[in-house]
This record gives sequence, structure tokens and C-alpha cells, in this order.
Amino acid sequence: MEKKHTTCCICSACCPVVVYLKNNKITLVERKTNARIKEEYFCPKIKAAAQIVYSPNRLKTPMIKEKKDGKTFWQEVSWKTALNRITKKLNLLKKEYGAESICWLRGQASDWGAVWHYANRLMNVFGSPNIIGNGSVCHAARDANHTFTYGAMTNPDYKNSNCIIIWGRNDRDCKPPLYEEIVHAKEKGAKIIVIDPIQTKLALLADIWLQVKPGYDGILAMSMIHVIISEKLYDQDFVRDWTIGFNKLKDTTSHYIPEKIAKTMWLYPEKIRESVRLYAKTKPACIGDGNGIDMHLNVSQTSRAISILRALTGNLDKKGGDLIPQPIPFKDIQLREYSPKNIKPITSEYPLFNQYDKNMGIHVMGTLTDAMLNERPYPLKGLIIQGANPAVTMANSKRFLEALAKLELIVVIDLFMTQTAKLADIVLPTTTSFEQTRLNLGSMYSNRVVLQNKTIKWFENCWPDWKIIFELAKKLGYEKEFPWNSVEEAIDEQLSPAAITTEMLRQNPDGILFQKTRYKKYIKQGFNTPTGKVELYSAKLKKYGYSPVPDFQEVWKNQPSFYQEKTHFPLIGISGKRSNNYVHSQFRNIPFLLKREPEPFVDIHPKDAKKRNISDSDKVTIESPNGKIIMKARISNIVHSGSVRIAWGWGEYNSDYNLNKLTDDEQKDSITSTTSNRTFMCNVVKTN
Ligand SMILES: Nc1nc2c(c(=O)[nH]1)N[C@H]1C(S)=C(S)[C@@H](COP(=O)(O)OP(=O)(O)OC[C@H]3O[C@@H](n4cnc5c(=O)[nH]c(N)nc54)[C@H](O)[C@@H]3O)O[C@H]1N2
Ligand SMILES: Nc1nc2c(c(=O)[nH]1)N[C@H]1C(S)=C(S)[C@@H](COP(=O)(O)OP(=O)(O)OC[C@H]3O[C@@H](n4cnc5c(=O)[nH]c(N)nc54)[C@H](O)[C@@H]3O)O[C@H]1N2
Ligand code: SF4
Ligand SMILES: [Mo]
Repeated sequence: MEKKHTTCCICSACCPVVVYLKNNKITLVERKTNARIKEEYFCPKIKAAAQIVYSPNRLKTPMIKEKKDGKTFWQEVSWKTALNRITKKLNLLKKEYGAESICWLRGQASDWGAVWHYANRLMNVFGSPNIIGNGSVCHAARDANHTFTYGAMTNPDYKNSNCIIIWGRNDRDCKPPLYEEIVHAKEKGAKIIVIDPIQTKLALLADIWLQVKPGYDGILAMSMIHVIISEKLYDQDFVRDWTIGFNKLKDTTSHYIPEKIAKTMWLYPEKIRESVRLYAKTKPACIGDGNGIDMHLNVSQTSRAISILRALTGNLDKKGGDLIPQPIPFKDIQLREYSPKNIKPITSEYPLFNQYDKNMGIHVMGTLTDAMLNERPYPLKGLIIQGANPAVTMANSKRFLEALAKLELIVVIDLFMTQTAKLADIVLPTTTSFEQTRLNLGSMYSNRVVLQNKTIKWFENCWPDWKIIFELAKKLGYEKEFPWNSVEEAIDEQLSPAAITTEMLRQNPDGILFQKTRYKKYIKQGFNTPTGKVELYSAKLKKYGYSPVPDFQEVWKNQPSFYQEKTHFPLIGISGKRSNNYVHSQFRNIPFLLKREPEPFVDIHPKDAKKRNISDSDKVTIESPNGKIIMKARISNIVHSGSVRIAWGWGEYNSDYNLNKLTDDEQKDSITSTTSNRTFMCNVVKTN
């Protein structure tokens, strides 16, 4: 049996794997693990890799939606015909409404490798400033606020840590290599604190579990800062030499006394004090924050407050603490100089988040539906959707679908005929991570450069994302700007400043370490902030009209959406965990995975169930002011009474299960446009 090494990008954990092949067909894929832990972690999705790659449901060739005798149908076409049709329409729309009427939307699966730079380059040369990633509901909102505080997003160094806070994050199901590091640290004696409204498997492993009220994390962080300052548990040398705004922070947090506010967070004051003392007194310590604190209306202030904890305790960029990345030098190929100077992107209402990192690109997704529906600041006419299923994953599905219906051109680049693809005019079939060579995103930001390596040839008449972009660019007349004939040529150019080539990466399947890991880099180079220090107080945020020190006075932002309607919708709905069987809306069409988890559930506390006469496995309706969905109930103590956890991502399988029918997209975090997909008021009633 032949054996090849690559990176799996079925989910964003991007694990190194070994692929076993027979007659050039994948038979088995195994995750490489460095774990020396007792429990071997099992990733179901990788076991299903062959079923995913060879799924009979895969798109096999480009298709155009045609109309005849009042009926619409999909016509299979050649790549040439599909790209010609797209080019013609794009040019028409550009002529009539301007290039800015076209928007490119990247989802979580869109080409993890190239830092999205190929698509950015194409839109820049086309002349549209509207290329948007979905990071406002994902990690980018957190990333930006780490960056405002100390110049970059830190990574927790779990494996070398003696105390780990896992905050709104579930590495067990989402990042297995990191989960193994946590377990390894625990086995070596590290203390674990989990902050999560749900009793997850990680919470069961923890020394302390804080079952925080959903969305109250920022207030909790402020009360932890208060304890650290008032009990003098902070690193006094670091605070003196490397931070600004300590006194302002001290004043602001003086109101956040655990004994006064713990109850509003569903917590006990002594437990808050116990956990913060453990965290601040154990060195080194780190905090892994996750998507559980994203997707709230206060994500910016919350991320800032959590970031400040890392700085106050002196754990920044220390071994076992919170590491500042060591990006490798790479060439920026985005051609931003082509982007029109006089046309603002549709995201310009969020200027700070628009420009916080030139490599990440724009992630202000919260403006998209508004721009499409209200033609504000100008009409959008065409949308190219790559690696996303927004019909299911965007907040307030109903409104998003209304907006989509207004467009004159929708192109979807995907593996499957998803709910979103069904609404497109043209679908372009792409390849799975095992069929295409890409640079791994993490590689550009961290120190170890890893290649995702093509292991089999492209399925049927599918093209990898890079080829779709390169060929579309050429059809549009940008041969000069897209001179590459292969992705290898493009990657070599991107990596030229580091003097690393695709071939070298192929020779080193575990990656190439660019330079030795260095700690406390700030001593030589300062922090990458306007003052060169950790900004507990941010003059930049103040200049843009935001609170310079995190504060949670605007009460509505701490509440789940629809809080004002709590009389009729008294339960906090939590958009539930990412399952290790699935990735968001994906893979309910894969038999091995569907068999493991055949249906979605809503977890409801026994007290709340009793009040509603609901028993285990009863069919229930979950309703919010925006819509209704139906699932089976699971009576469970893992949720706090007053909240329910609703299974996530099932809307692709059956639209009755589409959680985003319940969510709101009206209110947003004022810095990042983040909608509160995570928590919202709802009610659960027994369905007759
Ligand atoms: N209520 C609620 N809403 C949420 C979330 C939540 O937890 N609750 N989570 C939010 C978060 S963090 C995220 S990241 C988004 C995710 O939202 P999406 O980005 O829409 O994620 P997926 O459902 O995984 O859709 C990815 C699509 O890409 C396709 N695909 C897979 N691999 C490739 C590839 O290599 N290239 C291309 N072109 N396509 C590919 C898949 O078939 C799938 O249709 O949802 C957000 N929305
Ligand atoms: N198997 C699998 N892996 C994935 C994905 C997937 O869909 N499936 N998606 C990928 C993507 S795009 C992302 S963004 C990452 C996300 O990965 P993580 O950052 O680990 O985020 P989640 O698993 O969404 O949620 C983490 C935890 O937050 C908790 N939580 C919910 N609400 C709150 C709250 O208000 N406060 C606190 N403190 N906690 C809360 C949840 O109960 C959950 O245990 O996973 C990636 N990996
Ligand atoms: S965790 Fe994700 S990236 Fe890692 S092997 Fe499983 S599916 Fe692939
Ligand atoms: Mo995400």
C-alpha cells in the first residue's frame, strides 16, 4: 500500500496525517499524533475521509441554472462555458453598477492555505474592495482585540503550562492536537480551569469549572482583574515596565467586586476568587479563549478584558504562557495597490476592524445582509461564495435569504450541492483537502511552515480553489497579474522571502521550522501597538469612539439578543457545541458520520423540562421572536436551568433544524459587526 503525508483540512484543526492508497485511491487516513497521553483521541471525520472524498453526492462538473418553459434545471457545462458565463456577467455588472457591486464571500473552508490572498488579488485587480471573510463571528473578532491590546493574537502554550484556563473553547472536539496537549499538561500536574456554561468533557477534567451565564464572560474577566489588582496578585515589574493605563484599569474594575456581581453571572464569589488566585499564583499560566466568547454583542470588550488578564499576570510570551507568534517572512501578493482609492468597501462603517491586519483581509461579515437588502452604501449585485454555506450559517437565515434573492448573480464554489448552492446561478465544483496542494494558514503566522500536499488526482471534473481563481482571473483578462501555471509556482513566490520552496516542504512532511522559538520577544522589539506597550488603556480605541478600557456599562450588550422580550422567551438559547462528527453544516451526507450522530437534540435542564411537561426524546418546538425550529428534547444537567443548548449546523440536513432561523442580525458589536449567533432568548414547548 502506498503512503503519502499531508495536512487534513476537513476542519480547521489542520492536522498532519498519513494517507494510505491502493491503485491511487484513498483507503485510509490516519492522524499523526505526538500524544503521549493515556487516552488516544479519535477523530471520526478522518475515519470517514474516503467516504467524504468519494461521496456520490460530490459535485462533479460545473453547472449553470437554466430556465425553459417556466421550469428551472441544472445544466452540466464545461469549465470554459461556466467561466465564460461568469466573466460576461461580471463585466456587465461592472459596467452598469461599478466593480464594487460584486462581493466575494469566503467561508471557513475557503482555501485555508493561501491566507485567502489569491481571491483578494483577483478582486483587487477587478476593482472591487468587497472581499469579506466570516471572521466577525469566528476568531477574527478575538484576534483584533488581542491585537489592539498587545499587537498580535497569542496562542496558549498548553504543553509547557502549569495552569490552563480554557475559556469558551472546546479543543477536545475542535482541535484534537491541542486537546492532547491539555491532557498531557494535566497528567504532568498542571491545574485546569474551565469557563463554560456547559458541563463539557473538558469541564469534567478540570480542577475548577465556572458555569458562567452565557455572554457574561467579560464581566467575569473584569471581576478577576479586580481581584488580581486588589489582592496585588499582578506581576508588578511587568505592569510597571510594559503596560500603560494601569490606574485607569484599576478605577474601572473597582466596581466589579465578585461578592456584588457573582449572582448576576450565575456564579459564587468564593469560586471566582479561588480560580483567579490559582491562575495568578501559578506560573507559568495560559488562557485559551475560543469561539464561546465570540458571537456575542460584547465580544470586543470581552476579548480585551481576557487579554488584559494575560498581561497583568506577566504570562505574555513566556514558555508555558501565552505566546506571541513568530510569523515567517512571506510576500504579500494581494496587489492592494489596484484597489480603488475612491470607493469604500461596504464594511467601512467598521473602520478599525477593516484594517486591523493587512494579511487577514476584511472580516466585517455583519454588514453583508444589510448591504444587499438596503443597497447601503451602494447596491450589491453579484456574490461569489467560496467555501461557505451562509443559507444555514449566517445569523437570521430568513433575512439573509431575502437579501440573496435580490442579487443578479450568485456563484458558489463548493464540494456539494448545499442549501446555498441550490440558490446559485452557477456552481463550480472544487476538491477536498486531499486533492489539492496548499500552504497551511497557520504556517504563515507561526514558525513551522507546513504543506498540504495533493495525494490523489482531482475528483471527476473538479478543480481546486486555486485553479478556479487563477483561470477566472485569466478569463477576465488578468493574465499578467496571474502569471502562475501551477499552485507550486504561486507558493514558491509567496515563500520566496523565507527561501523555502514547495519541493523543500514536500521533502519535509512534518514542516520546516523557520527559526528557533524565542520567548519574551517584546524585550527587544516592544509590542506591536501604537505605544509599543500592552495597552490596558487604548487611545486608538478612544479615538474611534470606543471605550478605551473594557467596560460593560451598556447593559443590553451583555444580554442575549431579544432580552427585552424575555417574558415570552424566558430561556437563553445557546448555539450548541461543534460536534467532532461534523463541521458546521457539513457531512450529514456521510453515512459513517450520520450513523454516529443521526439527529440533533436540544438539551434542557430537568427543572425547565418539568415546568413545560417535557420528557426525554419528546419532540419540541424552539421559538424565538424571529422563527421556529423543531428538535427532540434531551433532559440534562449539563446545562444550567434557564438555558438550553441547541444542536448546531443541522440546517443543511433539514431546514426545520436550522438554528439560524432563531438568531438575530440587527444588533452588532460596534467594533467588529459581530452578531450574537451564540446566545438569544427563546422558548421551548412540547410539540403535539
Ligand atoms: N448560530 C450559529 N451560527 C454560526 C456559528 C455557530 O456556532 N452558531 N458558527 C459560526 C462560525 S465560527 C463559522 S466559522 C461559520 C461557518 O460557516 P460556513 O463557512 O458556512 O461553514 P460550513 O458550514 O462548514 O460551510 C463550508 C462549505 O464549504 C465547503 N467546502 C469544504 N471544503 C472546501 C474547499 O476546500 N473549498 C471550497 N470552496 N469549499 C469547501 C463545504 O462543502 C461547505 O458547504 O458559521 C458561523 N455561524
Ligand atoms: N469538529 C469540528 N471542529 C471544528 C469546527 C466544527 O464545526 N467541527 N469548526 C471550526 C471553527 S470554524 C471554529 S470557529 C472552531 C471553534 O472551536 P472552539 O473555539 O473550541 O469553539 P466551540 O466549540 O464553538 O465552543 C467552545 C465552547 O464554548 C462554550 N460556550 C458557549 N457559549 C458560551 C459563553 O457564553 N461563554 C463561555 N465561556 N463559553 C460558551 C460551548 O459550550 C463550548 O464548549 O472549531 C473549529 N473546529
Ligand atoms: S481534527 Fe479536523 S483536521 Fe484533524 S484529522 Fe480530524 S478532521 Fe482532519
Ligand atoms: Mo469559525
